Amino acid sequence: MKQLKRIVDFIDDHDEFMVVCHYDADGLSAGAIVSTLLDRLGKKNTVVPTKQMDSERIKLIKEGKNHIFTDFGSGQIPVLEENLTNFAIIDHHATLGETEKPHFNAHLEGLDGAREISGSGMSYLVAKEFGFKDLSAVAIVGAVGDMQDSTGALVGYNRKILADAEKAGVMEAKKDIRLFGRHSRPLVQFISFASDPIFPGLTGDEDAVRGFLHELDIPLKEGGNWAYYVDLDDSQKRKLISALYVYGKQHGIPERYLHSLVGEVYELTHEQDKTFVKDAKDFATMLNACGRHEQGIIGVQVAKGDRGSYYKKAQALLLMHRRQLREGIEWAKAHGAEDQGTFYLLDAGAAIKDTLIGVIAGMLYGAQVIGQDKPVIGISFDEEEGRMKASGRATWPLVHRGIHLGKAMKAAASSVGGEGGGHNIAAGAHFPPEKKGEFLSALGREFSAQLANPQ
Ligand SMILES: [Mn+2]
Repeated sequence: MKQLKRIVDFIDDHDEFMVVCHYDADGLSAGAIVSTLLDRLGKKNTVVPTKQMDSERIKLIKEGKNHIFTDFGSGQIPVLEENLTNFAIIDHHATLGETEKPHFNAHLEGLDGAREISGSGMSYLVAKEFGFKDLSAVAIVGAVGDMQDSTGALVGYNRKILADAEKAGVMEAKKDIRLFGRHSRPLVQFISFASDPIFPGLTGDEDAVRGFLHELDIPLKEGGNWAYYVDLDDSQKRKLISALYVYGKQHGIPERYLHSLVGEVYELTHEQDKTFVKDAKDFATMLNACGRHEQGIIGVQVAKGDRGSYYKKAQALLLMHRRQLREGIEWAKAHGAEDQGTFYLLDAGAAIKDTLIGVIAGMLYGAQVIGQDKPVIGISFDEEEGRMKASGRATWPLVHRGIHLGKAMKAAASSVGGEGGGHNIAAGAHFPPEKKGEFLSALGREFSAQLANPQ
């Protein structure tokens, strides 16, 4: 690790820092790790979670000194060089530009920053140099937040970090179902809100899930309270998992995705059962909720260990996020989606937040509001940025037939002066509001071309 020593020296050489971290779960975890490290070294620090480097943000950041960018920065080097005099970067994103400043980046150290180490993992490596191996648990939360366990378990360098966490007694890896909310959602919502993968006919439809559980003879209540997944005994868990597996198979979900339905889950040893911070996936979801609602600093405090007022606030944000999701699904079910020929359109205007539109559009497959035969595109107005956001989902059979949402979104958005991209099965774009009609026509042409010429 060529640059690790330079980061350590940067920290040793100064007494006051501004930590600038990305605003997602990994970024907030990274910010929390660096901030905890600095606290323990008795060094003053403030944390500034950041979504992007617009002029307003730069102005705020310029007020600080001795900046440490974490899970952020490698892609912003020209802006940082132009505006700041003394900074260091800890990151795992692709690098844009060059700098002589301390720059500890996964890719430059021969690690795969996309799959095997996250921004919080890189931050942990710095903390580890100072002997703080207990901070590895938060690094795992960040890695899971960046979905680096998407194959069913953490891989590569993340496994070394996990080994540190287990050795330090702060985390435990178990084999179990990998849906969100094992500890934090009653069973019915645990399944009906699952969006990765989407279970057509179950996702987004609580009544259908109740029926599904009833047929399996799995009780919805446990001693008068709603039952959680973690309340089930081993045989009930096995029954539920195999039923979901069979169900998914019958609905065209590829084997490899069903396979990763079961895998490793990561639990924080010292946290209480059935809280939002017991399971790394739930913890990361909570941090994401803070970031999305521009309350990243609350997430940082929770990741630093607060279980008092900040935790309460984070919980409220997560519950608000879930409520918006639920209301959004209800709105979408009530309004339905228009058949545009090559795709379904959920035109939500301002009724559904731009950050939720994609997940909700995808859930329409589950709720059987739309057929599996076409991609679904959700459109919502992004008030903050004054632009339209499009977010799409497809089904696996469609991907097999040649649909690649990321490519279609990219082409359609760039044809109207916007930007887009993503994966074959999920992608997004934004464009000027007055170009909506043009964008949708272009998108329709892209899908037709993809189906005519499958790659
Ligand atoms: Mn990251």
